Amino acid sequence: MTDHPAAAAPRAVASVDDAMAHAVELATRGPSWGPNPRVGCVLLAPSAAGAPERTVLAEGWHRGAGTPHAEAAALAAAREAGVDVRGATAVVTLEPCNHTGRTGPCAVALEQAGVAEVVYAVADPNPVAAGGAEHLASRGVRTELRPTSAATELTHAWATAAAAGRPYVILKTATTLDGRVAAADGSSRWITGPEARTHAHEVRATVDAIAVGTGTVAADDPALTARRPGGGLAAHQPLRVVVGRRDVPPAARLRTEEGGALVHLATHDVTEVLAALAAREVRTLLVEGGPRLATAFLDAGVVDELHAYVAPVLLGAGRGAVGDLGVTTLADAPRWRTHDVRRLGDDVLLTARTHPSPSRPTAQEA
Ligand code: AOF
Ligand code: ZN
Repeated sequence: MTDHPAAAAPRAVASVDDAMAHAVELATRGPSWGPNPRVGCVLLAPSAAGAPERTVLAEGWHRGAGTPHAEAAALAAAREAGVDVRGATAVVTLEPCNHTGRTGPCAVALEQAGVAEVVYAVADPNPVAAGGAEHLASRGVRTELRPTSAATELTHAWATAAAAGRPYVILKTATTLDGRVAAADGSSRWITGPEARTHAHEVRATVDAIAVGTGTVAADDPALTARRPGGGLAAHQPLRVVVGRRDVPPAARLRTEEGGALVHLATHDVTEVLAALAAREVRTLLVEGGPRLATAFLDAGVVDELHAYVAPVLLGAGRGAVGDLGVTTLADAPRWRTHDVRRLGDDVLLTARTHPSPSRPTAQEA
């Protein structure tokens, strides 16, 4: 066994659409956290007399910042297997890059390997790396942008962050049916059940950073670690971010318990928070509360996705998940788009986004 990114698969056959679906699956083997996107690539043999089914020559995916890009991994797999890729079609989930960053430009590598055609599903929104398709076309390589909802969804958070130049922000709330996070006496543990909490930990293990306000540190003393159902730490631990001017006490679990690095941002300015995290290459930020921090992020208009865990409990009084947003009439309330609804034990997780959901099949795909 070598630790090679991918094995060549010379006997498999696939259409370009199948290959793209497989490239998405390959991409999901890479980490969802870290500064780089998840990308998959399948190299298909030239088509025999226009037949839709093509031999799969090799495949590759990206394994995290600093490792070969998906296209480079697929080309290396083909080389290692002694497979000729001249005249091949590269099917990639993201437009090949055109820059020398941590690795060399994939557009050049594909062209130099003699690939004749590149089909990609998402245009690269990263201004530093974009332009691969143009470069390939200028060298006589056929290029085609062929979007699929699966590839768009795969790349959604990273691409939104890359285009906005700030982290993709997910706001998590865990409330009663009437939107409350604590009863009148302040008691707040536990509103949602174990399945919802397990899910929330799974989400933590996929993001770059988790943020809470100093008020939540004082009230709940959270550890902000990503834990497995058995209690052990998940392999990936997000950065733990505390926002606000109050100190994090020396005995706080954030300081004493093992987990991601602790970053204290002594500000209430959301723009400053996002800039500081962008500078640390945070692409996905999970904001976990409390209500004051949630309100500040919503007020600033920077929440891209809501994860609303809702328990079938009514309190009738007590603190709400979100404070005053300055909305005085219904027509002024921002309306989100439901992206997904999922039952977790007795609770429900509603995922909503500000942007149209790319995961819904388009009319053509349905
Ligand atoms: C990846 N993996 O498979 C592809 C990427 O930081 P660098 O130098 O590795 O470059 C990252 C950029 O390259 C990234 O922002 C994206 O625009 C482009 N494509 N990146 O990490 C890949 N194909
Ligand atoms: Zn690349």
